[in-house]
Amino acid sequence: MGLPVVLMPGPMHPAVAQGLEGHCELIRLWEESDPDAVLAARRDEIVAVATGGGRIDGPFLDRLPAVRIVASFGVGYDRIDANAAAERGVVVTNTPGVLDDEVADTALGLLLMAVRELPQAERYLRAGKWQDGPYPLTRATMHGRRMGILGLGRIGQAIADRVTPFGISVAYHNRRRKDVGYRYYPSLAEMARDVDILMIVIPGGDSTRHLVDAEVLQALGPDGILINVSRGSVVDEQALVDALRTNTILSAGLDVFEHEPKVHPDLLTLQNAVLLPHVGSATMPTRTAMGNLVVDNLRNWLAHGTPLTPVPESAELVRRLSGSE
Ligand code: NAP
Ligand code: 8YV
Repeated sequence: MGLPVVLMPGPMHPAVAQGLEGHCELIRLWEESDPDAVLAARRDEIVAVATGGGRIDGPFLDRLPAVRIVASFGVGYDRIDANAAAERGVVVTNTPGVLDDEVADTALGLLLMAVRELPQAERYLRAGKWQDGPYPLTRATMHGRRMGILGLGRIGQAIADRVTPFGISVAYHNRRRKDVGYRYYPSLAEMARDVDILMIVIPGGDSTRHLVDAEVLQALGPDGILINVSRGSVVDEQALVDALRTNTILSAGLDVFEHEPKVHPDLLTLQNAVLLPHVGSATMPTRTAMGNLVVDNLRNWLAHGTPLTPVPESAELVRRLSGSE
């Protein structure tokens, strides 16, 4: 019997192909001159998909009836319809945990940049303006501020751990209260009203689309700072542009955008926005760890029929699979 066949629809971190070598035949679909013909010819052989972010939905899986696992690179899997996968007996895995510290560090960096206007101050120096006088004092300071975390999960907790030593108090809004010492707000708008930093770390996708809208930004208020390291879809980007332009909020630090890699043109000109090109986890060690976890999920599944880190939507399916062993 030949090696199991794994499909890679688009390019991924090199650790994935390296780690799978010798354990499967890997189809690099983007290198094929006729990808549709390859999918049709190999449809009954492809048992697994390794993906780095492209859309995977029911119709895609229907073309590959032998697939039983989709291993995704990244903890957010909003581009994958995990319920449609479960309905078809397909387990989805992601890469939780290994990137928490890296993304939390990025969030803290964005917060410092936004509060203390560090990129603006650097631009001031590079433009030679220091000769004319010092950079203006910033209105905000890190110390004594109140942060509301929208999504106190793995990364949210790592951010809370980092900001507490700054003297920043933490509150949070999740769908469910957690057994933690921070104040819980069942209402996002109420939390926004009570804090001056709104830190967004919830998953993207339809269920969280535009959760942060004009009303929430209005509640955050003129001293409010919005930091988004989750997904651009969570924030109504036009409402954010309007809120920044009218000083309805003080400033924003964004690592993610609604239509990335396209960025709303007005954000590019607004001086009270700090913008990063989705680099939350983008270091060599962390991306390698994420690639290795994709590999470990696939290898464990190929060898034992069990994935290591299935997403919650796959939990019931995984239970059924392990019960029938
Ligand atoms: P996690 O541990 O699953 O935490 C997510 C938290 O969000 C949970 O506490 C959850 O609590 C809450 N939540 C989910 N849906 C919600 C809703 N509709 N309303 C309010 N709260 C909700 O996930 P994580 O590992 O921390 O990752 C979070 C997200 O960060 C990822 O999904 C990804 O999109 C993003 N991310 C971005 C980067 C980057 O490079 N910028 C890197 C990594 C991850 P409840 O279930 O109780 O609601
Ligand atoms: C990566 C991320 O940028 O894990 C996530 O959810 O957004 C980031 O770590 C992304 O997965 C790269 O494809």
